[in-house]
Amino acid sequence: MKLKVYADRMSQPSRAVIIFCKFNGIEFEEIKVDLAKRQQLSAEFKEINPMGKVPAIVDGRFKLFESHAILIYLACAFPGVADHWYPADLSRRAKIHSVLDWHHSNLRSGAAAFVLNTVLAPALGLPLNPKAAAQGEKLLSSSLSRIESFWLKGNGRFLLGGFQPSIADLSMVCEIMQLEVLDEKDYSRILGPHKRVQQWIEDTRNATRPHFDEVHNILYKLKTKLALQRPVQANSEMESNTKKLLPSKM
Ligand SMILES: N[C@@H](CCC(=O)N[C@@H](CS)C(=O)NCC(=O)O)C(=O)O
Repeated sequence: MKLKVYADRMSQPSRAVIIFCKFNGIEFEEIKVDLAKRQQLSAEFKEINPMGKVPAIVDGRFKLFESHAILIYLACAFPGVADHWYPADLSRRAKIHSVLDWHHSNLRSGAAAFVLNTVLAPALGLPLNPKAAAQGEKLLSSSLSRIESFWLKGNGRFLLGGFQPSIADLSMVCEIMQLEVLDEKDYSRILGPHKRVQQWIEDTRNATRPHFDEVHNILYKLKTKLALQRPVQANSEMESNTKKLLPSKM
């Protein structure tokens, strides 16, 4: 029976799992759980993940949720996944766990809070919360600084000095990619100072192409839609700033 991946491509951890499967040639069926329609709260989906969150997988009779646990399972259960994604070496593996655990209470908390409270909340029927956005930005910016000064230190282009990406690179870069939907001022202020992070995003995109952009296409489209809805002044600022940062794949 084919692996089933329950996901919404608007979700950062869902994108990481989908890209991982595609890149590693893991055959799977993608089942959309539409977060905007609150399908994650349906009784049917709660049979798969009682926590009501995506992503989740079903492999035969085995069910699993939490993206990091899923990525680890896929890397171990499916033949042909290259060692660099989740190395057999125990100390390298433990270091990857260290990054993954750090990610949830730092980068993910900051990025998700900021993007939700500056852009996405209305689409989910929630109010924007400027105080939560400010707290999110503080944590997001300090996390990006930490990534540059600590996790990306070393000879390689990837986390922990790696020469090829691991599941931690994929998870964290997919998290940062949600910043694409911010208005250009916020985007430049937050990501602009972190050139090393920008290069790492490009390196991860290049290492997983063409799947990276195909799976992120939903974000690129939303970015265009939101930009058109913003006032004209913001749009002309956007044009001049866009070229300075990551090349857009729209
Ligand atoms: N720690 C979880 C986070 C899962 C998560 O927060 N998913 C969000 C989308 S990015 C979700 O399903 N939210 C729906 C909700 O909270 O109702 C993981 O890495 O899988």
